[in-house]
Amino acid sequence: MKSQFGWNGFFEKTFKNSYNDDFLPGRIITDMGNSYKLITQNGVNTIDKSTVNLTPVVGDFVILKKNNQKLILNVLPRISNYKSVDGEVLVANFDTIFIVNALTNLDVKKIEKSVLQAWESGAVPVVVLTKTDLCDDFHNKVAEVKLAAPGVDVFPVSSITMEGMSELYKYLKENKTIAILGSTGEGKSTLINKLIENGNMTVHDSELYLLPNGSLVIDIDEERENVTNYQKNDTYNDIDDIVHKCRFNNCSHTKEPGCAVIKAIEEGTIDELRFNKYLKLQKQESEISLDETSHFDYNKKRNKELYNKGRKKEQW
Ligand SMILES: Nc1nc2c(ncn2[C@@H]2O[C@H](COP(=O)(O)OP(=O)(O)OP(=O)(O)O)[C@@H](O)[C@H]2O)c(=O)[nH]1
Ligand SMILES: [Mg+2]
Ligand SMILES: [Zn+2]
Repeated sequence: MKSQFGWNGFFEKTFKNSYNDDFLPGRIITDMGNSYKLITQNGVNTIDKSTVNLTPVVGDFVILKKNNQKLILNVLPRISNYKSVDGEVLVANFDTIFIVNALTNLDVKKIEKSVLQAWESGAVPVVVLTKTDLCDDFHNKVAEVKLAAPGVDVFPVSSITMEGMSELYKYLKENKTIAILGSTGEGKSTLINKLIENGNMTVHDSELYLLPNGSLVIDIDEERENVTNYQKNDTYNDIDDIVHKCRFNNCSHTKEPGCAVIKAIEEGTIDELRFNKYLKLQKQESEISLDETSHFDYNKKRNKELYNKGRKKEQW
C-alpha cells in the first residue's frame, strides 16, 4: 500500500519486519455485521466474518495473503483505539477524534465521558457541536461544554449555513485519519458530506472515506453495537461466575460436556446475546497486546500532558 488510506512509515516498518512479498496489507473500511469490507492496493474486497478468527475493527490494518485475499491472517498493532463505555473497541488507527453532539440534543455528561475515553484512545479529541442554525443562543451551551472538556477544542458548527465549518478543515490532513463519533441523528454523515470539498460524493455504505485532499474520515455510530438488551457498564460478574463452573478450564462453551454456560443459556439464566458480547470482549482483551506499541504509548503520554495542561488552565 502506498502512502494512502492512512498507511505510514510506522505500519510499513511493522509490516516489513514480519511479512514478505507473498502478503499484502488492507484496511478495514466497513463492519457490515457478518462481513468486513476492506481496501487493498487492488481495490475493495469483502471478507466473511466466519472465516476470521480475530476481531479487527474499522480502521484496522490487516494482513492478507496475496494468493488468498479472503482470509485475514493478522491485525497490525494499532496507533490508537477508541473504546465504548463497556470496553469494546469501536475504531482504530485515527489521529484525531471528533466527538459530535447536536446542540438541539446536548448531553454534556456524555460529551465529558466521550472526551475522557478519547484521551485514553491515543488520539486528540475535538468536540463538534452541530446544528447551530437551530439554536437561537448557543454560546452558553458552548461555554458549558468547554468547562466539561478542559484543554479540548470545541467548535459550534452548522452543516446547513456552514457556520464554523472552516475551523474544521485544519484537521483534514493528507494521509491522516479522523474518527467522527456520535449517536444517531447528531449530524455525522451530513458533516462528512460537507467536509468532502466538492460535495458530490454521498456518504453511504462505507464507514471510512478518502477525501479528495487525501485525508480520511471514519463515521462511527457510537451506539450501533449497543442495540441489544444488556445494560451499559455491565460488568459480567455473573457470567464470570458461571464460566468458572465449566468442567474444563479451556472450555470454548460451544460443545464441551459439562459446560456450565450452555446449561445456563438453555435454562435462561444468562442471555445468549449478552454472552456473545462477553466472548467478544474477552477475545479483544486477549488481543490487547496488539495495542502495546511504542507509538501508542507515546500518544497516550502526550495526551496525558495535554489533558493536565487543560486542567491547569481551568484552575487559573
Ligand atoms: N438544521 C440542521 N440540520 C442538520 C445539521 N446537521 C445534520 N442535520 C440533519 O440532522 C439529521 C441527521 O443527520 P445525519 O447526518 O444523518 O446524522 P448521523 O449522525 O449521520 O446519524 P446516523 O447516520 O443515524 O448515525 C438529518 O436530517 C440532517 O439533515 C445542521 O447542522 N443543521
Ligand atoms: Mg450517518
Ligand atoms: Zn463452558
